[in-house]
Amino acid sequence: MIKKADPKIAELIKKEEEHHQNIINLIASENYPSQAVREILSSILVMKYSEGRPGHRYYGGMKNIDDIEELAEKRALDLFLGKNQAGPASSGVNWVVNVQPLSGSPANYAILRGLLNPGDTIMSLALAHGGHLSHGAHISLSGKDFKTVNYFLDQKSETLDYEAVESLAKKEKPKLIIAGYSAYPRKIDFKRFREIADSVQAYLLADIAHISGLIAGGVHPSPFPFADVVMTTTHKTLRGPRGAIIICKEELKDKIFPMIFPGLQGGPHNHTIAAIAVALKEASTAAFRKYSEQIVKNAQTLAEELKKNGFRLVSGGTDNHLVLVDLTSKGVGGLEAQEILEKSGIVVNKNMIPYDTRSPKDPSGIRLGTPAITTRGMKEKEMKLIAGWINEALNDPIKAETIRKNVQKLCKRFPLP
Ligand code: DSN
Repeated sequence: MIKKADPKIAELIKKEEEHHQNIINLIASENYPSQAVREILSSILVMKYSEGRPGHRYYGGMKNIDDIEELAEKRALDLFLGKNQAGPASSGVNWVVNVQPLSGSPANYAILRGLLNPGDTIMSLALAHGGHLSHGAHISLSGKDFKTVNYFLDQKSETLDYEAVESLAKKEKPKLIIAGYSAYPRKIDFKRFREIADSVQAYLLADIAHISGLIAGGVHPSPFPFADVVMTTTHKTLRGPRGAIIICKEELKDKIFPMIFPGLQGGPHNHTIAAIAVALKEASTAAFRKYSEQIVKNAQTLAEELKKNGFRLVSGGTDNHLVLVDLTSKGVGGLEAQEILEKSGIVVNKNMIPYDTRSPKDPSGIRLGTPAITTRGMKEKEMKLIAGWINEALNDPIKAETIRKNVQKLCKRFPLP
């Protein structure tokens, strides 16, 4: 169909599909959703306007749309707060959910604008230490509207230093603290963050965009009931479409939800909401639990193999889906490494490491993630091969073309979903 309507776009999409089929995708924030999720994105729902919330819309004709959104909301609550996630999560708080945010950055911005007044202080991990632009970086609106105070990783262990976070909170008295990161390979102690937030009467926002699939699969501690608000994108480890979900305490709903609509957005994307509902159903299965366990096993195997090959890893390893590699001892910068690996058929992103002495455009590190290759069915054996190829390519870039052929051979055995 697309081929007939627009051969040029059809050709480019085909090339992109072939590209993915033939590469090892180690971008930690990407994943390959199921055929069902992808199919829904081009369903009739793509045409529908439905400003408002289920049961309270601006237009008529909303029965099916309401049912879809309510189902997505119910599944989100069941997945993160249902019986599989029992324990402290069900400690008497009423949680409510909004599946309308178009993506993570606007969702975070809506939360900040809903809970705070412009000029209020927020506290977050520095971008260069693994934080995120939407956590108050000066080039983001979140950093222009609020005063950001950053905490940093401990220089020696390269992990969160909860005592330093607590001292900084007591000194700066932020109104909101953010826990949750884009390039942090270790587990987050949300309970400890709650204690810190309580000590200064701050809100706690858990941004679990990177790890929500791991939380759903039971391989990372849950932010419930410790956070006041939890935000996740839906397309990373959770393996859904591009979108986001906010879950907050009921008493905060009237502050936050109006910032999504009508504050920032118009009509929600109903095709995305339906696809999120399907992804949430998929994420509640035993197969998904196994998948999330394998993501972590794969990241840990990749980490161990890289260490055997002389790479230094930030914090010495990983507990989650990503590995942050310091390339300093290999005599190659992050940008050059990214380019050499791309020539070898291995796609990664250059990344700052904590206390980096190089620039963001050519930092000292690369970030490697296992969600996408685990979706393709790769396991420990393949991680060993991949670590070996990364080492060979960076030691001797001339081998890139040969490695690329081996990568393609491996990829043939692991089709995209
Ligand atoms: N761009 C995403 C990441 O790579 O972590 C976060 O927005």
